[in-house]
Amino acid sequence: MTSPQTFRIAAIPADGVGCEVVSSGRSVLEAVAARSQGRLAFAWQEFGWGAEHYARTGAMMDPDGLEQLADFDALYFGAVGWPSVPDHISLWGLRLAICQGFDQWANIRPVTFLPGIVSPLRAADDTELDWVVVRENTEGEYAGFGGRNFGARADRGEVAVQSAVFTEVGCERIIRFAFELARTRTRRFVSSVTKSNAQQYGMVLWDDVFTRVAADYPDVQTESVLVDAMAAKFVLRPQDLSVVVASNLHADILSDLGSALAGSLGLAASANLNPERRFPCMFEPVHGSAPDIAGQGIANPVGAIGSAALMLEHLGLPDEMKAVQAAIAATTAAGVRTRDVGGNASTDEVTQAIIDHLGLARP
Ligand code: GGG
Repeated sequence: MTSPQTFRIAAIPADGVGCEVVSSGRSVLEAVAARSQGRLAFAWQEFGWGAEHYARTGAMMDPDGLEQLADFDALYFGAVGWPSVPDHISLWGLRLAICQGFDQWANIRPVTFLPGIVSPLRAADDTELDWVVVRENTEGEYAGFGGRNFGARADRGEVAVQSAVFTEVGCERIIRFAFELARTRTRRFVSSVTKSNAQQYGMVLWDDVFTRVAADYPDVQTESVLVDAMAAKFVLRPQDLSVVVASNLHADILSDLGSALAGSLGLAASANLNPERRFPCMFEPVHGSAPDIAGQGIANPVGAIGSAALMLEHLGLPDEMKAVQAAIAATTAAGVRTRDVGGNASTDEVTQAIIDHLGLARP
């Protein structure tokens, strides 16, 4: 028997329910490997970075963390954030340090409507809903440009400036990515989201680049929509959506809205991609660390397991990705659901049901 193709994966569960759902995702991937008849294997290395690491060392990750991660085939991330660490320190110290340090400029966030999950959208009962939010992931409102000053001027006199930075290169690469993605989908349609009526520099640059790039894709239909109107459209006309491309902040908010409409934030998967593959890519559920339910074994593992499925595709295993996605759908359809989506199953019970539904004997 030939030796299996082995993928080296760095697991970074980080904080709160991140630890529970990463463990679920690892179990599903091990089940995929076990059913591969010796074709593939995963070699895991776990990094204990996050709020506890911060309490011990004063930093969310090791100073040479990026060097430690650089040679992995992929990174599997949980969630960052814990009440003992200010949110801007935990986010910038770990998740954004990785996304920006590895130039993971495209953040793909599919909005998936699963069988057996009741959506607050009435139309979801009889309409095919399926869209992807493409989030610019390295600049825009998250560029980290700005500062605080004038604290000594007077009582309560401090001034803070937080600048959004839009580069033509950054806009073009994410917009082009969205068009390429649209070409792989049944509905070739890209919605570009900005707030260019109010933000007349960066977001008008985005609009200009969108118009220019769209000319290279005559086979793809387009629209440009203001972010407030797009929020309404997510609720009122979701069947019109296919690929929605937006800035770092707008896409973060819209993808939370999309996954809430699909039933729960706990369902949403995501991929942080460096499409040139100069650096490792990172796969993580959209949700955060949920300190209110952490440690109780009730977190929804579907978002993390869906992210593991996206990782399989990235590793060149599309059949295995489809098998995991089908197992997730079979599990929700069978009514095995955590309480955020109206069930009473535990994290482990949902994970086991997904493994039981894998049916990967012959991928
Ligand atoms: N797994 C996603 C995660 O940990 N998110 C934490 C968070 O606060 N994210 C905010 C953001 O990325 O905009």
